[in-house]
Amino acid sequence: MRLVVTGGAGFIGANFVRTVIREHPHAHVTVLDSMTYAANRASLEDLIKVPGEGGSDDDEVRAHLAGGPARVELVEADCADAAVTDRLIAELTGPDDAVVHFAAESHNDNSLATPWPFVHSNIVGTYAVLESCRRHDVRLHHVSTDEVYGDLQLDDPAKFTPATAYKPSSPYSATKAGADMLVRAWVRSFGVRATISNCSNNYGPRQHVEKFIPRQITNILDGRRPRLYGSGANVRDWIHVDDHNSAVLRILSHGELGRTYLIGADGEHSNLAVMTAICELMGVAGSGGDRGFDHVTDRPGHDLRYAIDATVTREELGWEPRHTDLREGLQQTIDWYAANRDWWEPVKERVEARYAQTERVL
Ligand code: NAD
Ligand code: TDX
Repeated sequence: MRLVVTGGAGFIGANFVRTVIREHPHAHVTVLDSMTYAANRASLEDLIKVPGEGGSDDDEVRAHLAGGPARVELVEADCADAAVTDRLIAELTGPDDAVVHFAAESHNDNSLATPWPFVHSNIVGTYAVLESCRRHDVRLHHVSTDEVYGDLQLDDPAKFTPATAYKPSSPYSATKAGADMLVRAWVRSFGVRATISNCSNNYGPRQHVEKFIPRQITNILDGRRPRLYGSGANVRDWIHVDDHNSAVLRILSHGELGRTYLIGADGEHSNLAVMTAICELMGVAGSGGDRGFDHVTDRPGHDLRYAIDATVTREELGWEPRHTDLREGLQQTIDWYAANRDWWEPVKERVEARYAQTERVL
């Protein structure tokens, strides 16, 4: 099996590549990543070494690298660069070969400050990937988000389903919605062999420290106070990154072409509840009413609640999430950031300096 994984040096993509190497010892993975600020070479470095030389701290991954012909190569390029993307996709000629398209600008706060890179990577980039898949008749899985559906009221019993209408709120979610629409049109008009997945909020190791959970964990590890937007009433539906990726692999092998699958693990929690759990687990919940974190300026247009109904994906594909205890998953994530300071420390200061330009303690 040969895979081209766009955005494979980012959070979900890098964890996906690691899962593929663990579960498919004979796979060959080409990561196509433009190595934006969100990428981290260290997430893949131990995999890129020549098989047999080992190098990985991850025992399972090391065993596979040593024992099989699995290879990971990193091509540093923009997926909107049609010439490079086309050359890599043209090499996918086997029956199980595919493109898994993770590449995107992914952070809502950045999209509010500077929307253009989102239009470029998320829409023009997806266009270039689609055109190459069309030209070479290559199977594509497009990774999208639940944010394309807009938000739900806090007291609404409803969840997003594959039939929910698109109603994006931010430049980020609007460009992801645009990309999804391109994929649907290329399936219908040109017969591109594609599937789409829309997943809820991911957490786990190797997530950039600009995002909610790793930002708070690394703030605490650094002796800074965690930052909660507004009151913290907003609800997110958390899923461990490995569960997202096991669903993507299931869709690749068993999904029906042209279909959209929703991925979620029934992990709805308010931001306040997640923040409180992190502070408790890390022992910083203070005394005398100090809960250990600051409330800061809210995000403009802040989506209230996301919630995924993944019944179809579970029932039709037989997929089940394995990491369903958020507190346990948070503890593992805290342990990972505590043990891997080299991975995040070089970018932490810059991220906090950027937040400091707009954030005000309430
Ligand atoms: P990330 O920002 O951590 O990683 C994105 C990667 O894409 C980076 O390595 C970056 O360098 C690369 N990239 C960006 N533009 C590129 C371009 N034009 N060409 C090549 N590479 C480019 O993001 P993530 O959290 O890993 O998200 C991956 C995908 O999953 C995105 O498509 C995102 O919309 C989707 N998604 C994310 C979540 C989440 O909670 N993080 C949830 C659902 C869906
Ligand atoms: O410091 C913070 N404090 C805070 O309260 C940050 C960074 C965020 N928040 C809040 C905003 C959100 O309600 O936490 C929640 C999660 O924020 P993010 O980690 O920025 O994620 P979100 O905006 O929900 O989007 C994420 O999930 C869907 C990913 O970043 C997207 O790529 C994905 O599509």
